[in-house]
Amino acid sequence: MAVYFPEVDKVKFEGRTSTNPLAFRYYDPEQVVGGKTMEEHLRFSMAYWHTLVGDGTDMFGTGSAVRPWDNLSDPMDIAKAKAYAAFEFMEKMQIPYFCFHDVDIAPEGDSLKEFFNNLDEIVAIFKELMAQTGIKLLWGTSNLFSHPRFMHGASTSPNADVFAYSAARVKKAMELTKELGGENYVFWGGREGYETLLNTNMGLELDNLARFLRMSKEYAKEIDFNGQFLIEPKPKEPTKHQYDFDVATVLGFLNSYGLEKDFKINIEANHATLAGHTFQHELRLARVNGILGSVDANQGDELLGWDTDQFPTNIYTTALAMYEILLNGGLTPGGLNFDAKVRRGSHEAIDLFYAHIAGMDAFAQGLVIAQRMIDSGELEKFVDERYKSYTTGIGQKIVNNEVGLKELSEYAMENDQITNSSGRQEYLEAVLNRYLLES
Ligand code: XUL
Ligand code: CO
Repeated sequence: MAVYFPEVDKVKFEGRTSTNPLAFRYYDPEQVVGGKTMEEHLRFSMAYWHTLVGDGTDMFGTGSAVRPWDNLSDPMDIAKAKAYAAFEFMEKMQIPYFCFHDVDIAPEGDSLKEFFNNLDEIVAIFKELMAQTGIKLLWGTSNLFSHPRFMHGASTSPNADVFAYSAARVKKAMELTKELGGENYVFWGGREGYETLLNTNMGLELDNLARFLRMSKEYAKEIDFNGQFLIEPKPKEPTKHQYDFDVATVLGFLNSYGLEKDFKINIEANHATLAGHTFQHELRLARVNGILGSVDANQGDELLGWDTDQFPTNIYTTALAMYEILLNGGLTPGGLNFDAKVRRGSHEAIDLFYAHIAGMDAFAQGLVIAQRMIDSGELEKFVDERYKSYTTGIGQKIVNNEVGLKELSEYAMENDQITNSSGRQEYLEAVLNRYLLES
């Protein structure tokens, strides 16, 4: 069998003193943290579109990447080579899951029929490789944004033929996800938004988006696909405004269309940044509303206003993300999918290994730090203390819904000399640094 990455053997855990660039220094899949192994906590996934399809193309230049299948020209031969290379890569990297869009894995050909046949052929190869390696599918999805037919949207297109075409694609992608035992199915509304309100019927577009999601859920029930359904918020890019702007917007949308029980959220770090939020904010908001489903693990550049999809290496951020994830009781059946690409200048195949090692080690460190923070209870104790006025007296009556404005006004008339306690932000930031540096 062809070997696509001969320069790399299996990447193993060697510990923090190792200087081997092709070894993990922190990610030890078997290390137990808070009662579960790192592998069970982190549920790492490879994003097919970046790792196998991405070639470094940007709006100023063509692809720069050098890849082992560059000598091939037939699209199906390339698709097959990528399938084998993907599993070799994941096995060598000890990555237990992958995610894909339909167009990532097979050429579209000239018709839907041809595309679906191509997909079936590659999925048969995936099935075989999954059985051989034990690697599993975290989620599948359909790319309803790249082809020019989606120029005005997919389910929010003004063209009903595009709505129907998109439905056919989701139907097929969901069937394939089920066939491969996928644990989730993702909807990222690539072009579900608008460029200008001058030509947009916003009411109909939102209703159609909800119709599309409802039909998808109904079809899942019909074929007995029990994977978790996820919506991935993003505020802008490629459209000026995307309807799934952020967690709060998606929550409101799901609630107003009665879909709140059927969908959870897939939070991407760089999408949070674009929405003007921290990654932790989006995770927290989803967590406290019981809809944190899965994570697209990456990071943006603080100085750039677009989706750079960089590998996550900022331990400050991974620690706070893992803190939320642990308090959520984990992500299962979701996981941490590296929706991240190597930079255009990191054009060699070996850079894919370095990048995933960096991301996996950063999340492993984040996990250990977060578990120590939770074990000590230091932050939780501070927060509990800060809100203790709601556990007795008038505060308790407020949270028990026992008082209204009249009773509160009577109370305030007798208690209008207010004393507040410090929020101690700087002190707490130093506490966090202590956990970061001592783990
Ligand atoms: C785009 C993005 C997508 C989704 C899946 O910004 O994040 O790759 O994760 O369609
Ligand atoms: Co994503």
